[in-house]
Amino acid sequence: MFVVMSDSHYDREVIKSIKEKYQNTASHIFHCGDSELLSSDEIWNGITVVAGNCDYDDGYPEYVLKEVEGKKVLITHGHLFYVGLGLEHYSYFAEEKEADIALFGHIHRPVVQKINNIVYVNPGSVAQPRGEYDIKMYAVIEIGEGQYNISYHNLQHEPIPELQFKL
Ligand SMILES: [Mn+2]
Repeated sequence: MFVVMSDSHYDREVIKSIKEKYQNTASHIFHCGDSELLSSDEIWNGITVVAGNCDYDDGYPEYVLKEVEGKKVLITHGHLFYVGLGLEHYSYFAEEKEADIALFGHIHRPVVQKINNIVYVNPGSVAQPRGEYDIKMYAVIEIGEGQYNISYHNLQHEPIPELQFKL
């Protein structure tokens, strides 16, 4: 099980809360960018984080490819791949990198989509939700036998019933 959050936009406490909740149980914690914190902040110890379009600290990478629980997990913010227009550009990159799971943020909306056997996940935003679900949220991903369970949680760490996916 690993945890994905994004777009915290200056809210350091929410990152701390999620980190404290999962640091002893999750195999990894990811943040898809737009934290607007310094890349040297100690909060990032044990978290993989990338650069968002609102991050002006140049210490963040544009993307990271990391093996977690035997799966190749790609993470990027998404603005470089125009994810606001869809996943076409990001999917080319994720396929080239041979990712199993491709994480992204930027649009502040939950997305779970499988394209050419790669699962794309946007965890929504822990600070500024947009669109259909006005809920600050993050995603918990479990890797099962030939199946991924993607469970969105609110900031009380409760599952959001309408945002539970198996694929
Ligand atoms: Mn953002």
